[in-house]
Amino acid sequence: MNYDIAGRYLDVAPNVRKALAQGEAVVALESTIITHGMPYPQNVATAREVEAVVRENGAVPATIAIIEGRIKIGLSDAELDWLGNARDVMKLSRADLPYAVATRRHGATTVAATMICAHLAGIRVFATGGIGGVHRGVETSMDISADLDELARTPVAVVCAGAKAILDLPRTLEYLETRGVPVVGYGTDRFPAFWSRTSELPVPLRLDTPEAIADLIRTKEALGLGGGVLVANPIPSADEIPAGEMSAFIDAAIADTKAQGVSGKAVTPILLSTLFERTGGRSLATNIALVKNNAALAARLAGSLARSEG
Ligand code: PSU
Ligand code: MN
Repeated sequence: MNYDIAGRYLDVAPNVRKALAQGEAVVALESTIITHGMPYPQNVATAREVEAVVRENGAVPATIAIIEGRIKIGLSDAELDWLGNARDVMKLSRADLPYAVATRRHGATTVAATMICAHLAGIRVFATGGIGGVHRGVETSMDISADLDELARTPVAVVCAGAKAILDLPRTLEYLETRGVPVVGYGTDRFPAFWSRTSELPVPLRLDTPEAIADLIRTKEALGLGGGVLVANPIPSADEIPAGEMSAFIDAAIADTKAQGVSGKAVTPILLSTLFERTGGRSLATNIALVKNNAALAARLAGSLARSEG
């Protein structure tokens, strides 16, 4: 942890601080999924369940958000509840994180901003649902999520269920390769597509145990390569919705978003809420299941990293 920065800007929850000081396993969790990714009250219930899954798998959860300009590493129950229903919460990526801190705003952290804050606190593993990526129509919009560049520069391992097919998945993988980000399929040869266990795309790399992933992370650090690792963890078969079933909903949601003239950081949240409505909420249970599945793997990975350095 950088104690200078930490002292000025970070409020690290006591249990997280203790775990970090003792070299124990800690898993960061993002908050944009709570404020802009899921409806209330399922968002708060899910956030709590995900924290419980991290604990059951031997690690300490640290949900990250900005409250009145303070970078919170670990939220209390009351803070989590407030955040899930609050208005005027900004969606923060790398570009707007310092603005929210400087002007004492409230903000939810995306994958990019959560990686930055986790790294400031000394947390090396982070679990989420899906990452942002290259949007379809990038040829005209130039819409590429800052999550991808963050993976290239900040040394945090991100466990996700691949990326949603609302994105251009082949270009997302191409971009990650260009920026030098290892993309590891956990026990799979195919890049998972969020609700679905597989896509048409081969996953660039494959590892089958948390220990092997921990070894890759340590090796990348030892070689001085910088940046993170993306772990793509397929949703359990029992919970998946096959890609074919989702594609019509996705095409319609993208058309809706276009017709509304939405652009910039509003695009992903509007696409997600449109999909929720169009599937009659069916996509949500799937979403919750995969986040928990990622939290369990992230906790085991953090445990493996902590043990190997204890
Ligand atoms: N993808 C999802 N669910 C989400 C997000 C992405 O399947 O909740 C959120 C994450 O916080 C991610 C952010 O970091 O959206 C990406 O937004 P943008 O595309 O504006 O970078
Ligand atoms: Mn964008």
